[in-house]
Amino acid sequence: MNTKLLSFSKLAMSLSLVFAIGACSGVNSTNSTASSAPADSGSHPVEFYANQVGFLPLQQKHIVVRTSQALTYRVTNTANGQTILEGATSSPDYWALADQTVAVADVSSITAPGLYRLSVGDTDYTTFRISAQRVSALHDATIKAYYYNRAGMALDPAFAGKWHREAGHPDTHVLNLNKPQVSLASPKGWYDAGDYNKYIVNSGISTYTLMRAYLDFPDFYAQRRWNIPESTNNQPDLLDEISWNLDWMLTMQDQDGGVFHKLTTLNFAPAVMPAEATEQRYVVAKGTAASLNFAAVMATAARMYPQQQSNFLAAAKKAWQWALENPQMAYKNAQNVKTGEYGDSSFNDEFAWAASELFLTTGEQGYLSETERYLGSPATPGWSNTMGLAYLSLLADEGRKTLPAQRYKLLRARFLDYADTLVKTSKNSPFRTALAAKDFVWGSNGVAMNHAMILASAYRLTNNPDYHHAFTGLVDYVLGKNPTGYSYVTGFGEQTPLFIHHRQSQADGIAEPVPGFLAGGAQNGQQDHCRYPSSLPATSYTDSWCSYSTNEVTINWNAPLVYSLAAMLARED
Ligand code: G3I
Ligand code: 9MR
Repeated sequence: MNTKLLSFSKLAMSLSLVFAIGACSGVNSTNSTASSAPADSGSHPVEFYANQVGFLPLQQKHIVVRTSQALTYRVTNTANGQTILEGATSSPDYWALADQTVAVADVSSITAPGLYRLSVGDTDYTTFRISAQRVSALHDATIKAYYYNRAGMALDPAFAGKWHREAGHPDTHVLNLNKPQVSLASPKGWYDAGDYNKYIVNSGISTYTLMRAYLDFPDFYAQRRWNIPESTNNQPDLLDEISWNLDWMLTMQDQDGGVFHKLTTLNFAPAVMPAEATEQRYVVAKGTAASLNFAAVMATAARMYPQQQSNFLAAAKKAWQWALENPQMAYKNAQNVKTGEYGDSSFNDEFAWAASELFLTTGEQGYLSETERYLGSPATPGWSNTMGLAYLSLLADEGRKTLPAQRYKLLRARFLDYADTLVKTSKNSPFRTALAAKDFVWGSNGVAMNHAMILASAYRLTNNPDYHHAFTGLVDYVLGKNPTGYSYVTGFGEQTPLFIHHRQSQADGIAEPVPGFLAGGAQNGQQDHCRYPSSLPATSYTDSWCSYSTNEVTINWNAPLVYSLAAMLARED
């Protein structure tokens, strides 16, 4: 493999990008002749942090300006040079998580599509766009990322363009690690992330989140296509993409109903293409989290795919039953298994989620009692906390029709209380972003997008614009309104990750990484011991292959981004 050539071409691209940003009017660009800039320190150019992809016409539009004093600004339309807005920023505020003092320029009153320039003084400026087309293209790329991560399928140039590749991981002869004489077929599914393994727990939340998008925005998805092999059939592409993973998940159920935790090699593969990663794969240990997660996903799928309803529901019930009989089977990697653990040892949230989905699908009171028994406070979803997913389903259309009215009202109030805490964080945040110190964990951008999904749902329930502002403020955050200056989605923005921890992107010899993937984002655990520009939570990020703790991509972080973009676009339709 020609790694030298590859890294040279990637480096060249990175340099040209930096040059482009410095030299022209990209977001975060500043003019280097800073003498006349009325900036905080007098002699430095002003830095801007803005959504680098595009705002939707009707959303709130905040641009963050790094300054220690309030500034006046001017917005011109680049198409004709006319000034269309003059304003003053908010008074600056200090964000300790980034050690930055910033103010906010609110340009929400501009709603016409176009390319605009926001200037401070004569020399400092940034540009921003209002463009539904760009947001729409971004949505399609973030869901197409799942196609690029399909296991067991060759990616044809007709669909994958220059990122075409051979098939890898047919998974037709997978061994059971505990009974190595038994082999099974467990094909298809999505690779979890930058690695090639397939983990039920993380697959479950990802698959559910995409199903949630379909169930909440069926009209948006009905005609939507993004050029995958199934685009010419008569079902929406989203249903086809999800099916690819459901088919795999079904194979992970053992005859007794229990579900294997993961399908994996013993060690992480080196950075090679899928077809070259040919180590033996195993299914590993049945467990409570995997079985409940599977039960929830299959029960939801039974509502989504009426023709396969009985098959999905039967699988869900069997897995639920197994979990009742094995309620404390936590997963831990055996000593010789070094891949992702997704270990969890408290299962009330998984019980609540699975019971909720079974109740919503069957209407059976027994599942409602189990839901009542396990349902706790709402929280932002994550692979190890599925309580929020139960709320999302119970409060969506399915729940409104199925739950007793009083119960629905109570759960709605609880959920909105939780969403209110996120709104409060957002309003008090110098970056107008609902992220607190505790959110800067491995996959902080996934946390941001799961907060966004909660807020988008709160908005759907109430039409209260506060929820919408906090929600889109988080989307803006991952698209560039953050103190690293990166738009974290590959291929979308002026400064986007080039060196994601994604084996295909690292090994394919193509300068640009596979597009549409959300990088994990800033956090200062630095578990990979790479070099970082900062040790602060919100700026400890580096765009390098080395950094699997900030620059890997996964199916569970992309999914709530897909959901959020669908929610934004569906509202403006
Ligand atoms: O559970 C402890 C908690 O008790 C403690 O207070 C907290 C303090 O930081 O840490 C918690 O553990 C964290 C754990 O996730 C559970 O949330 C670890 O610090 C953190 O390092 C760990 O990160 C996970 C990472 O794998 C390493 O295991 C990420 O959430 C998870 O998204 C990531 O997933 C990997 C897969 O294993 C393999 N495939 C790629 C994927 C993404 O990088
Ligand atoms: O490449 C692996 C990545 O996909 C995982 O998310 C990550 C966390 O478990 O681990 C990465 O593998 C690293 C391993 O854990 C330690 N040695 C270096 C590996 C990356 O090159």
